[in-house]
Amino acid sequence: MDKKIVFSGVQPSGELTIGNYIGAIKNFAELQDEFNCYYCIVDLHAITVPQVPKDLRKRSLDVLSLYMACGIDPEKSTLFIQSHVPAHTELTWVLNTITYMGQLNRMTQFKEKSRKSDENLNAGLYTYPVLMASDILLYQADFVPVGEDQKQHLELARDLAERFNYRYSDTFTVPEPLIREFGARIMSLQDPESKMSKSDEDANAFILILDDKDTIRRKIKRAVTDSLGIMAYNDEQPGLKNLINIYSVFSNDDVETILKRYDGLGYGKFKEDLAEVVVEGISPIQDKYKDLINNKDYLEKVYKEGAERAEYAAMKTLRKVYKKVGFIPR
Ligand code: ATP
Ligand code: LTN
Repeated sequence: MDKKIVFSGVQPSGELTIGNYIGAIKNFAELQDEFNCYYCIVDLHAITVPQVPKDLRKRSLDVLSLYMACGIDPEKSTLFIQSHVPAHTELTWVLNTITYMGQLNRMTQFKEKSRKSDENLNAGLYTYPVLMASDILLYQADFVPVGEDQKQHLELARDLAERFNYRYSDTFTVPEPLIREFGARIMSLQDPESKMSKSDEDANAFILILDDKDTIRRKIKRAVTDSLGIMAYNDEQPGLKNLINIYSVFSNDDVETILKRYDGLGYGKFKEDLAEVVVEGISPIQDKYKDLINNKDYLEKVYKEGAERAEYAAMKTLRKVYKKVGFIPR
């Protein structure tokens, strides 16, 4: 009963990469025995960039299936779809009123996305981090497992919790990010200076969790390394460093062991083995995914029960918030 609370979410905005897996989802399953976990499919966030409705529906079920294929057990954790719990948008409104525009202007994700696409600069993209703060604060989450790129958004959530608590008296738990030292930032295979992203235009830049074996082999073979040709782990060889990180996560071998194993063998052999390590690590997930995605009745049962549990917890917080800001109870 007294377990601490964990909340995290993944957008159904594209097909998930091994970056999403390593930086986020893999850790979700590992937390579910020790904590009371809520794992959300954040479809409200996904529509901040244009989506094809039919694809969004499919991807939402994909993320749900992948959550479970990666070991999240709906008996232990609450799995649900964000738009099924209206409290998320309701709390967002209240938090919008205590968020300074200056803070949102400083969000690097917003700055980057607005730099890339000048036509679709919608207000949702701007207030995206406030919705994310609502997700987290509604459940009184103590910990939020995310990749490195979400750190700044987490800071905002902490800041809003503290500001609200200060203005209206203690209401929210101030959440802490859980960012793994290792694997929190998997880089693009084509440009190791930038993050592996599912929305990259170049499909060779990422490996999808659902890529078939030959595609994985081909993408790893083409991954950018360097001309030094020395097996080493440092920032001067960022491509290689990234590949070693991926190898280490899937094999559970530490960096030292990997460097020793491939000393003098060349990148070719290392990449060949890396591909097999990834394929081996990912195949069981793909098999489970294929079983789950065809079982629509089961998926429906999971997200409906999840929404009920989530709503119960969320409404408890929302009622408190509404009361504190001065709304008359119905
Ligand atoms: P996009 O790549 O389109 O910008 P995203 O993958 O960052 O989107 P989400 O699907 O919501 O967006 O991310 C889910 C989780 O995966 C987040 O916790 C995020 O930090 C993590 N994540 C995403 N990319 C990486 C990466 N390259 N390395 C490690 N973690 C990542
Ligand atoms: N913005 C996150 C997805 C997200 C999230 C959350 C993560 C939405 N709400 C709450 C943790 C907690 C991203 O990874 N792009």
